[in-house]
Amino acid sequence: MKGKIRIIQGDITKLQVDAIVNAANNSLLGGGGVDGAIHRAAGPELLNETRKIGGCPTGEARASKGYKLPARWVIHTVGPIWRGGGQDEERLLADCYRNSLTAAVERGAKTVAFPAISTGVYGFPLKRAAEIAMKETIGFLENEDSLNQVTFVCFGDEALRTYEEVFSGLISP
Ligand code: AR6
Repeated sequence: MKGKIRIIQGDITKLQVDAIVNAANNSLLGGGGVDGAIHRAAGPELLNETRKIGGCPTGEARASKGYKLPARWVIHTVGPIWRGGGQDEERLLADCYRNSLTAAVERGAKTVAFPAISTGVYGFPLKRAAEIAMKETIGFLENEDSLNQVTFVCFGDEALRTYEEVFSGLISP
């Protein structure tokens, strides 16, 4: 089951997977970071669709088509803004992973890729975020056979090192 997890460095907009996850905001109307990159690569039709969706609460996920992206679907999820850890941030981040995977499976996706949700502008500590991302994903894969691969896409060396460290800690406790 852990063989279904892959960690790579790169740009999520280039990936040939069934669904990529977007670290969006509550409006779903685009923004900076990975959200901006996904909207730019998908083209304006993506915004037309997300405008109709009408927003998304923190921790939940909404699916749209991928338009000009290689990915068929974009799963938009809204991570928590880090406010020191006392505002339910960890639970909300775990919800993002679980709800995104559920939305991807509902669309028939077999391969899904995640960015490091909340770890950019939203300020979530990277190592803690990587632990939550992986534990939640492993737990999901244990109960759901239909996914073949989940890719964690790291943007930069630090993120890659952190994800690999956390992953090796989980496979050899
Ligand atoms: N591919 C993969 N990862 C990326 C890419 C990319 N092309 N670009 C950035 N990252 P952020 P957040 C990484 O700030 O913290 C937006 O304005 C980045 O290095 O994109 O959840 C939204 O509209 C970081 O590790 O998302 C929201 O307002 C990770 O993606 C707000 O930012 C997430 O960083 C959401 O903040």
